[in-house]
Amino acid sequence: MKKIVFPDGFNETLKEIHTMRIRGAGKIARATAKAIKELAESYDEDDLEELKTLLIEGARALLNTRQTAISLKNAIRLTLQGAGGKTVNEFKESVKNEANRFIKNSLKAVETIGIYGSKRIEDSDTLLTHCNSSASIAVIIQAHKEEKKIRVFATETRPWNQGYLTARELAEKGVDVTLIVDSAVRYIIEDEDVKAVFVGADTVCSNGAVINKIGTSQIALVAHEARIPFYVCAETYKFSPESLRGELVKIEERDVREIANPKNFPNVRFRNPVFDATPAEYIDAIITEKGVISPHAAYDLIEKEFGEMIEWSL
Ligand code: RUB
Repeated sequence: MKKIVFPDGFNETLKEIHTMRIRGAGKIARATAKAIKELAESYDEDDLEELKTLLIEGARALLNTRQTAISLKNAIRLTLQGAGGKTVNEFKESVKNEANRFIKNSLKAVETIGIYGSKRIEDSDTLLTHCNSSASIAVIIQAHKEEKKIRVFATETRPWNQGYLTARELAEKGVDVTLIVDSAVRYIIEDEDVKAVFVGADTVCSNGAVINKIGTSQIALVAHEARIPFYVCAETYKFSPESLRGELVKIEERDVREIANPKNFPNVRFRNPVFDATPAEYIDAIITEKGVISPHAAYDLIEKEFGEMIEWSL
């Protein structure tokens, strides 16, 4: 078999996802669908089986970039599963249409989540968010557009400080936003009378557990203690059919130099897990584009959305 060589643009996307220049489960998913589409478009021979092999290998390479977010795998699944055609050109056209459909639906989903989620926000509420989640930001911005006079606390989100992005994005839209260090969450929830927490998701499991940026589960515990609602904003392609088959989510551990330079700490070990799991019992609702659901309804949603594809794998 011919050696598979990916075009430069495709290799660049792999690198951008791996190095987190493209980050956040939704953006990763859309970049993935676009990369698959462009990979198909780059093929200029006339062998359909060879094109399919190229796409499967491309999909494998994409899956290796970041391992926790199911959005990446679902983007591949939803782009390639529906693709078909008897000729190379038909197949390429169909991959293009499926990828475009996925990207369009995914952007629309974020908008819808914003509208649904905003209904859980009252005028003058103080909110808290963690990391940088487009779906959570959509909710906050929608509430702001509806002229609810909200205030938002955004956690810094060590070690990558994605909270800086959140704070800037919200400030640019005119939202009253305050940046805090991660360890200030419990103090701030009490001291500022925070009314609700909104976070995103990388993966939602069939038992309702949500995998999101490290620290999310601690915030959920604090919200539980303070008896304020903890909402997860997640498009349906963040739900994991794999979890229904018993697969555990792999928690990505990144280079420890993201935390500190180990050379400055002789005989000290480091760990840098970048996601954690929040159990269903600490989640009040998951806001999806198909509706606001209890985390305990995750199983049904996965069955409905992915039931027919469940046996599909690369
Ligand atoms: C980002 C993160 C976000 C989710 C949801 O982690 O945990 O909360 O991906 O984001 P990282 P969105 O920065 O490591 O990718 O709502 O934008 O899909």
